[in-house]
Amino acid sequence: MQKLLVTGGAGFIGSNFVHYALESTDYSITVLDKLTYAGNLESLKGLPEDRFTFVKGDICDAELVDRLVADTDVVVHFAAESHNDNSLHDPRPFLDTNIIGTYTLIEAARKHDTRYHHISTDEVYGDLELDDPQRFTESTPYNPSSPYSSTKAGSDLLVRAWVRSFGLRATISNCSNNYGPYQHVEKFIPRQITNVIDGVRPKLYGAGENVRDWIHATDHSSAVLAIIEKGEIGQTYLIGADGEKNNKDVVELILKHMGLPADSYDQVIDRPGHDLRYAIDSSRLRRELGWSPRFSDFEQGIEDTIAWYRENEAWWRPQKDATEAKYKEQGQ
Ligand code: NAD
Ligand code: TDX
Repeated sequence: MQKLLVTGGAGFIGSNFVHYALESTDYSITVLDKLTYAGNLESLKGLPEDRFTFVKGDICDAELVDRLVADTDVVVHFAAESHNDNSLHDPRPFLDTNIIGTYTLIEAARKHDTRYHHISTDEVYGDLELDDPQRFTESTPYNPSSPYSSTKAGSDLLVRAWVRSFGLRATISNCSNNYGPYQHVEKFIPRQITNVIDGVRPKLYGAGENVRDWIHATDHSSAVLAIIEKGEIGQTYLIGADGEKNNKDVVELILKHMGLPADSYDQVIDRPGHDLRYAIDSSRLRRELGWSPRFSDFEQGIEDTIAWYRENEAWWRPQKDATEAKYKEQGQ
């Protein structure tokens, strides 16, 4: 039985991963999470007590991290400041958590020769033109645009350097935009669903032409497990499910499934430096590790996600007013 240390396990993707991994393996999992505004213990309810432990703490706390890593077979590092809009207004926490936090974890993993998997994003590659036939691959040069994506890029480069200079036993994955249950209401899809529930019109940045490559969080989780179990040390794997959609189409789909006319949204001030398009070529992961996504019907995935937010209002309601108040200050 393997012992996993999952950082950021009370966040959106981390909690989905913890549920998935405990259901589909016999691993035991310790979550290390600071419980920032984005962390929620309610997302970790009902897990088997004999295989799951929660530790509240900061990944920048070297003593705590060293103690936990010493007793771990694999570190899976999800914890991050993750929201682009926040990074444009207050970048500092992104440097602390994404850069220093990663540094703290890889130093501990190096010391204890612990297997380390680093979770990252396709945003490190910058953006593509709408008509560019190329998609991102493992060899696309880094070209991040925002404070968020530049700190994620920095953290990836630290891991690559620790692999080469110190022989850290690490893998990296860069995934596209996730959706599914337990996603914070600041993010695009849950923000619009919960706005509609509240009788508020969805808010589209600019004309809504920006394209994101959507993947269900459970498919991200299965890909991460495949990399932990079968990935080659030192390698990077891109995770994506061929889910490119522009934001306008996504809003219209949400409106359709919530019984409203397709044009019942507002256009608001655009995000500064807004990346135009992300698109992932995940053929290496599929070819070399035999992974494939199971949630390939995006419309069904959106219907299920709408149902989840309708049924779990107690989970998101406490965050909603503060999130919308912050957006209002920014004209968004
Ligand atoms: P999230 O914001 O929902 O969750 C982040 C979690 O990390 C929270 O539980 C928070 O409390 C915790 N955390 C933050 N700072 C911490 C610290 N200093 N110490 C300990 N815990 C801390 O984020 P998410 O959307 O679940 O993203 C998880 C990871 O996946 C991130 O590394 C992100 O870059 C990456 N990623 C996200 C997406 C996406 O679409 N959301 C896509 C690709 C990659
Ligand atoms: O109200 C909104 N209206 C809108 O049009 C919000 C919140 C967003 N948008 C647009 C901006 C983006 O083009 O929707 C798209 C998605 O926005 P976000 O949910 O903020 O995601 P994005 O900026 O694409 O980044 C996400 O995917 C990559 C995650 O937040 C990152 O953590 C991940 O690395």
